[in-house]
Amino acid sequence: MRRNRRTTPRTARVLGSLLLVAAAGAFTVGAAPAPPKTAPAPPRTAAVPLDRVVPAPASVTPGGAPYRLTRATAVRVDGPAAVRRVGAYLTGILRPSTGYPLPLTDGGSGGIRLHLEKGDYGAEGYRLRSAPSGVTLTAGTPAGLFHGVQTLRQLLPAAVEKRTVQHQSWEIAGGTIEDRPRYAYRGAMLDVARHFFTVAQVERYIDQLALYKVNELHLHLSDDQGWRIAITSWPRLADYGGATEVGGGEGGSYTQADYRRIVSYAASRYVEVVPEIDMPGHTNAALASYARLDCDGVAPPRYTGTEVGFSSLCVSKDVTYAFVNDVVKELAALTPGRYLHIGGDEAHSTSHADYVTFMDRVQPIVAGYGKTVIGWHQLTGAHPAEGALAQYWGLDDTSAAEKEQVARAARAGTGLILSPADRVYLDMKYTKDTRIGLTWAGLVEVRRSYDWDPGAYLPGAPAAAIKGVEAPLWSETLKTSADIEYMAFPRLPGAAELGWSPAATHDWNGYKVRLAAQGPRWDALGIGYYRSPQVPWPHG
Ligand code: TNX
Repeated sequence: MRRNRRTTPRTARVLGSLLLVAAAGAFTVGAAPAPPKTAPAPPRTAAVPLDRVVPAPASVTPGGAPYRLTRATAVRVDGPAAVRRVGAYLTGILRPSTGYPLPLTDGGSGGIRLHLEKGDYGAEGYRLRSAPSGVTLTAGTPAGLFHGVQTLRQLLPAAVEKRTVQHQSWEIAGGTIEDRPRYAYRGAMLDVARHFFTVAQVERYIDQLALYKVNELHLHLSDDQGWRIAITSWPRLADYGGATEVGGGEGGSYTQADYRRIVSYAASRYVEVVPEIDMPGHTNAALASYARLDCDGVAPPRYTGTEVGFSSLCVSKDVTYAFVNDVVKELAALTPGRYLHIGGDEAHSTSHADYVTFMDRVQPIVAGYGKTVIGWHQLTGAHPAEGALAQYWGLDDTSAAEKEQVARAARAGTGLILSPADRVYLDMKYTKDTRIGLTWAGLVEVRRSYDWDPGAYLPGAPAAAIKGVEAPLWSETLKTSADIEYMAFPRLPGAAELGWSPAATHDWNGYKVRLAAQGPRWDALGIGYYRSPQVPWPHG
């Protein structure tokens, strides 16, 4: 058969499919219309193996011949409007690169079909079946279909991500994927406070998160260096407190309409926005904006450095709680999501007693506006409210006592989001030569970032307390989308996989091959990433 290499690609393919059809006992003469003479023969490209997906699906059963997209392929949707919107999102990805019309139609069979069905899919799971007759995505919810669409994208050649017509064949390997997440909370945090990022930049990041089935976007909306969300009842927060950033740039802030745009864009990607107002520390921008928030009534200057731990809201003043109430009230009204993050980290200028007092007063305010509290894990040193989640950002070598404080809270019912800084802080440099980033938690190469198990990470924390994994990206050294992407890729997909994939799939040697296959996709999407020597990228 070696000689067949000399056969033209098209003939080889036609012969191959004739053999397959004949083998299936369904051979009918003349069933396939002859291709028009003028069409350029697309080069043969092997279908992506079904097990090349990131995050690794729960179950992959390859088998059977592939499905081939053609000019005649339709995307068929049945169900509520949300299913149609997922179909439209899919055609929006496929049309530019394939150049095919891909009409979006109701019902029918063949082509690519998206449909809802009652079944054991969970809130976000899906099944993908691919065979020569078509590809069917089935889920219990539109979110499940959306995640299935991300898998489908990765099963097509990387060039599908380009925005101009690519002349090649588009095949999806045959078989079945059944998939659902390990954890409900799969997050990424973007610090828009140290450097401000526009709505368009945030939307770009949301699209990148969606590729890897991340479903929570935590926005760090305030810090010493800037207040980034307009609060109608306290306008100077954004107008004055937002008008600078690290290094003294002009900063910026979101109007409430901007913020709503981010929230609705995120929702269209099945991502929930988790807003954070960091308190009682990390509040210099607020203290600079309103002197009455300061214990001594004197507003400090705005701050553009990167040291932390010097600011605190005034725990003993009533106006502090009126302020928190107003901010939380407006933010809760703008946020359809379940959570409101109140920070609580590095409150080095707040006494422990004051910290506890503050958290005891602020958590009920959040609950009063119908939101669930999330706090950085220092919250476990106070009294986490019933149902609150603590976000762990320690290191492997954080003291056993501090880990035990968090584990004890977890045993008492506080849920945990894991963001170990020496694993998934995306702002840590990869190597000492990384041009941006920090090093306080160490150098974090790709393997180190991926190679840990959220279920077994924190000694003494019950597995059921782990709600998920979040990869924070702090922006002291990041100014552009290119900066964001260079730090997030390729580590973000690893954090996403830890959140999504069953522990049984965890394997660095397999992962690095799947990760390598993402490189050409990022190239096609215009994402500039760190070409870690730990990953066998194609073409060296
Ligand atoms: C620690 S993590 C911080 C942030 C910094 C970050 C830089 C956390 C809750 N606090 O204020 O931006 O390190 O890596």
